[in-house]
Amino acid sequence: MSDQLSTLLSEERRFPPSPAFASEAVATQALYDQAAADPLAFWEAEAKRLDWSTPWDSVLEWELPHAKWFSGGQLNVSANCVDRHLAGARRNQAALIWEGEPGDTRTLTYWQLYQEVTRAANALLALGVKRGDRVAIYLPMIPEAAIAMLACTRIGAVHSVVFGGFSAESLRDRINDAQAVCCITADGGYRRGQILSLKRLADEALAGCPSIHSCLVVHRGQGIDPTACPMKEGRDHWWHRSLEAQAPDCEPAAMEAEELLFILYTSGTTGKPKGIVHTTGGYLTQAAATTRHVFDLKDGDVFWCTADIGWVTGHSYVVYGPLANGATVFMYEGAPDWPARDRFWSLCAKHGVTIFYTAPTAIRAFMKWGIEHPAKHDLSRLRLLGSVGEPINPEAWIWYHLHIGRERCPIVDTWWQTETGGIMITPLPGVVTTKPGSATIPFPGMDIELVDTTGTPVARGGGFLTIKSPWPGMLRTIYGDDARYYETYWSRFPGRYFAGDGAKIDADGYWWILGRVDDVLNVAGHRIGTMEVESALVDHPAVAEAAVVGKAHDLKGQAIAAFVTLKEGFTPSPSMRDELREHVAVKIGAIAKPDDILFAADLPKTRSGKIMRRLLRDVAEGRALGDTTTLADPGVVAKLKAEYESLE
Ligand code: 7RM
Repeated sequence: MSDQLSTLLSEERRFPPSPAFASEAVATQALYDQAAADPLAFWEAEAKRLDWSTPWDSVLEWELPHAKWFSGGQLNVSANCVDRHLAGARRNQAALIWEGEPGDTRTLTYWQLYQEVTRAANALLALGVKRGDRVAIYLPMIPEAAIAMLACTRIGAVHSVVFGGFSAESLRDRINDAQAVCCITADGGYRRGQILSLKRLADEALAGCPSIHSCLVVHRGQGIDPTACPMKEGRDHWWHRSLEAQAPDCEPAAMEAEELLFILYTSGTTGKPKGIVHTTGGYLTQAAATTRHVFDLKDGDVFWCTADIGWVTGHSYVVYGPLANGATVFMYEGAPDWPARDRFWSLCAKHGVTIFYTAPTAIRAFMKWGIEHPAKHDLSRLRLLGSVGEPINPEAWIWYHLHIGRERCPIVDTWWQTETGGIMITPLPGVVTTKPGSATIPFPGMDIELVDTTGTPVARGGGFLTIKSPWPGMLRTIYGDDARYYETYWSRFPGRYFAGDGAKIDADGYWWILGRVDDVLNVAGHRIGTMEVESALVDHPAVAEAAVVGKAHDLKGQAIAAFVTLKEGFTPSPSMRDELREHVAVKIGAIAKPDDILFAADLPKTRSGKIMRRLLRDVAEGRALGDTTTLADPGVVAKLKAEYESLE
């Protein structure tokens, strides 16, 4: 991290907005001025851009750590994302343009999306799903993922989207934590030419989920044989059959602004993922406002956010933000290197993508693959690029600028979290001069402050990223564990939300996000708790103890290194290593597989028995060992270091 920090901070290049872009931009300096003068009036004006069936009584009620935004107001998210665009010319404009990995395509106009969403909403009602019930969504990146989310919002059901790359066990834990009553999955999805049968994994999960009464199964089509999909009598229903039986019309539930919209699970510092709770009015206000201003949305834009729907970025910037604005969203099912490494660029050219939002880990992979892949394609429709998920190194930023943006497109580096609901720190293109590697300055209306270890504000220099005032899209609690909500976010610095990230503010007041300061890893833009991986490892019958750390990785940002001691009677071997990696994949998902596993006789511990992960990080990153004087047995770590080096 410290190496990365020094390269970041020696970055001196500046990219002012072009006069042409600035003169046409949606956002202007006035936005900052208005928000600074009266933040609540600013958010109120943004909320008024949505359709409310009942206006709110108060903009904000705040009793730390609980915020209520737009109390008394009522609205429906699907009505805001679909119905209100049906009146004029947007009715026949594409809402979703989708391409499957094998190359099959579908386009849904707003009118067609309306029919799908209302039929799906009726199908959920027919299955007995009620307002407030939780619905698990376990789907590939197909239009039904967005349709299912919107259908839930239409009837006031709370969705919990679980990433299709997560294991059956992960799905089961999330369903049980939320006590979901219904699961929506598919008979398959394509990834690198392979079919992943989500329904089979769902079946495995549902065997241990007594709260589930029904399961809707989307038939993916495109060569997938529906007769091969086992359907459980009474529980399972084909999505297309259920929808066919319903009318394309469904009254949107008038939801209270503070009623639950969705739960999304994310990693924390313990083994148990946290169900992050988002509510209706504030979340949609922030998702819509940030999409419009940060991505400079205009008529005719084709917006492609490459995130999976299973991550918060897919919620806010594939579905809710763009559709609330009546934009055309492009969605792609598969891998960026399938069938070839130019797939993304061929998709951009073919579908006329104008705004492209991806993660640094993807950009670093594109760099490695070579400039010939984008060079082959007409990227002239692109006019704005975005980055999210982890710090973007200046080299990757410049590569993105040169080879994808062709020096014409502003880049917005956007910092935010599952917990924040929407973008928090970002340039507004057309207003803010960018610097490669810096997320620049807080979005208008956001009260973000850097503090030192004692909680004292730091105007310039390094510290911890905190948020001083509530914001509309903030999480409201952790599902079923309000004490953990307070403990995790509001206790470290009294009176403030602590994001868990370290950051630095430079002489111009620009923010440079340095990454997590807690035990959470960021592997290819995915948050993975070290404890989660450790719990998965010790769950294996051969493992006595495990310690997991992150190590710097060129492409993924961080890779996972695991130190494992085996129980009596088990011996280290390459096959044991494979077995443990597979075990983690089954428990959590393939993204959490450790890159390195070192079998150790002992782990470095303090005299009180605490594993010193700091030293294990030194070992994994090939550094000289830090202070070992508090170890019970300093010999242990020296031995590990020698063994680790012979691993590579
Ligand atoms: C949107 C998302 C959140 C964590 C966050 C940071 C890191 C995200 C940036 C970033 C530097 C960025 N939600 N992070 N964006 N770091 N620059 N532009 O990623 O909940 O999955 O992760 O990701 O550490 O705390 S998330």
